[in-house]
Parts: sequence; C-alpha cells; structure tokens
Amino acid sequence: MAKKKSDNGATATAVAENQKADASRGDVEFRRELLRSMLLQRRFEERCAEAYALGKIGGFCHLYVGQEAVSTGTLSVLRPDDYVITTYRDHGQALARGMSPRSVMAELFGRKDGVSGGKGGSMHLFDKETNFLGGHGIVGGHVPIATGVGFAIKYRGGDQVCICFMGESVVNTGAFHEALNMAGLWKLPVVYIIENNRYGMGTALERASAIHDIYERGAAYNMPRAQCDGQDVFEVRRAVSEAVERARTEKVPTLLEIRTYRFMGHSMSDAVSGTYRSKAELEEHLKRDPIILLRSSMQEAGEIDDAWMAKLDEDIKKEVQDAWDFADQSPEPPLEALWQDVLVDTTSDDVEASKAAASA
Ligand SMILES: Cc1ncc(C[n+]2csc(CCOP(=O)(O)OP(=O)(O)O)c2C)c(N)n1
Repeated sequence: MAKKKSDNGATATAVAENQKADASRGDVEFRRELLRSMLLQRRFEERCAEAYALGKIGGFCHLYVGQEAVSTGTLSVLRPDDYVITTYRDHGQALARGMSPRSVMAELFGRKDGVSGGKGGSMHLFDKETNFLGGHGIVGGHVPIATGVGFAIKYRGGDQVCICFMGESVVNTGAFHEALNMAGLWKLPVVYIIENNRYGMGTALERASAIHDIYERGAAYNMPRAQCDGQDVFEVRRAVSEAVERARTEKVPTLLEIRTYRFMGHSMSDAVSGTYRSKAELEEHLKRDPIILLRSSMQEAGEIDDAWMAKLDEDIKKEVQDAWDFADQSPEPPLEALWQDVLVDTTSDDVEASKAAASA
C-alpha cells in the first residue's frame, strides 16, 4: 500500500514537472517571439558598438551581448503592471520589457526623443509606461529602491511583483544586505536576480567573494533561493515563474542566481575581451550562445528553417536601422532642459502644480 502511494506520488510529481516544463516552453509562436526578442537585443547592441566607435554615443556604455536569455526569459513571465529595476547594463532589458528601439537608441544618442529625454544616456533608461524604473549607475545602489517598491506594493494591497536585476559584484555591497534583510523580514514581493556573468569589470567572482554559489547568501535573510542556467531561456522562465508566483501570491521574496556570461568586455572602454580571461575560456562560452541554443533546438524540432531565420534577421536589422535613423534625426535636448526634472517638491499639497512650476 505504502509502495503504491509512493509510486502514485512519484508519477504525480513527474506529471507536474512535465506540465511546468511545457508551460515554460509555450507554443511555437511564443518560442518564435522569444527568439525575436533575443535577436533584437543582439542586433541592436551590435549597432550600439558601431555608433559608439563613430562618436554618436558618448559616456559609459555597457553591452549585454551573451546575456539575452536572462532578460527575455525573465520579462516574458511578467505582467505589464509589474515593476523592473536594474543596473547600468540595461539596454537588453529595456527592449525585452517592450520599450521601443527608437526611444532607446535616441536616449543612447543623447537626443530629446530618448526615453529619458536624452539626459540619462546608456546607464539611465527609464520608462513610466512599462514600469521600468531604471537604469542605475551605482553598483548596488538600486537594490534598496527595489525593496522600497516591494514595500509600496504590499502597503497598497497590490499583487504586482518587482524584479531587481543586478551583477554578482553587488552581493558584496552593504546596500544589498540591508535591502535583502528588510525584504526577508517584511516579506516583500521582490525577486532579486543576480546575473552572474563571472566578472565584476576585470575581477573574477572567486577573487572577490568568500562563497561561490552566491544564491546561498539568501539563507542569511530567510529567503527562498535558487540557481539556474542563464543561457537556456526556458530554464530562466522556469526559475523566474516559480519565484514570481511566490512573490505574487504569498508575498515572499526570492534570491535567484542566474549563471550567464558576457561575450564582450565590461564596457566600451574594453570592448573586446580583456586580459583577465583567456581566449579559450571565452570560446568555450561562445559555444553556449543563448540565441544559437534556442535557434538550434527550434530547427531540430522543425519549428523554423533557415529561410525563416534569414527573414527574421533581415526584419530586425531594418528595425534597428530605423531606430538609428530616428535617433540621428532627433534634436538634442534644449539648454533649458538642464534645469528640468532635477527637483520635485513632494511635500507640497499639489504635487502636479509644483512639477509644472519646476519645468516652467
Ligand atoms: C559603488 C560603486 N563602486 C564602483 C563602481 C564602478 N563599477 C562599475 S561596474 C563595476 C563592476 C560591477 O560588476 P557586476 O556587479 O558583476 O556587474 P556586471 O558589470 O558584470 O554586469 C564597478 C566596480 C560603481 N559604479 N559603483
């Protein structure tokens, strides 16, 4: 009897696991959308590198090439009214969240039609429409903001979730520990996602952290935690879905470590590879390009063919060229814009009036 019960249990678990796996894969149309989303990020950033070399993009510029399954997988799980907050490596996530390539490129070019009015640049993409709360330049500085967003959601009785992306170096900053402690203590609906691409600028994780399975840091804050492969978009979806569901329904935060790799240098100041990692290591990781992995699995399943892929690529390249042309034609912000959006008097009874006065 006991054996039968355990057999049934095992079968039920296997069925449930399969159902979960299927849900993360979606149908063919959905998988094509995932591929489209990742390829758009890749082609967009290839043009960013070109624009940077031509001097059309100034300041800091950190590319996301190689990490696209993390943004696409994660954001494909969210609802439009959920919140997203991230670091300076934000172009891919902005596009995956649905911001237009035109408005992102215009921001990178420092133009008026950019998402942040051309005053934020590469590291400070922000979009109220999609609840995309930045783009932040200070390592770890945005993690307490995510905790605050989680608090606000719970305080207002909502069922949204806040996703907080960060690099692995963030786990050694004080702000990370303060913010995760509060989220664990107060049970806030935040999913903290560490995109572990193995290097903080030129410093390998093993040279900077006392533990190497960094999702374990969640134990200190009584937080559910997990690790997954960030090159497989379905694995990302599976892990994030579970965490988002828990945040939405139980108001429990999660710390997820998603293991990935950046194919380019830290930023455009070391655009190629750097001396801190070997060519052989880079080549090994290039074999697990998330776009190639998804494309190959879909081709093997007969869901797409070379002609379909070529058409997709052609369409995306046109879309990115259109974004470039749009950005190039957009004017620079007027000089008066320097004084706008600097301070808002939130203590006033009439916040809207004070905002209008500030920008008058
Ligand atoms: C408080 C602070 N210290 C240092 C820097 C300089 N800095 C910019 S990026 C970076 C490395 C961050 O690495 P990681 O968090 O792993 O993210 P990745 O760049 O790999 O995405 C450092 C040290 C900074 N921006 N803020």
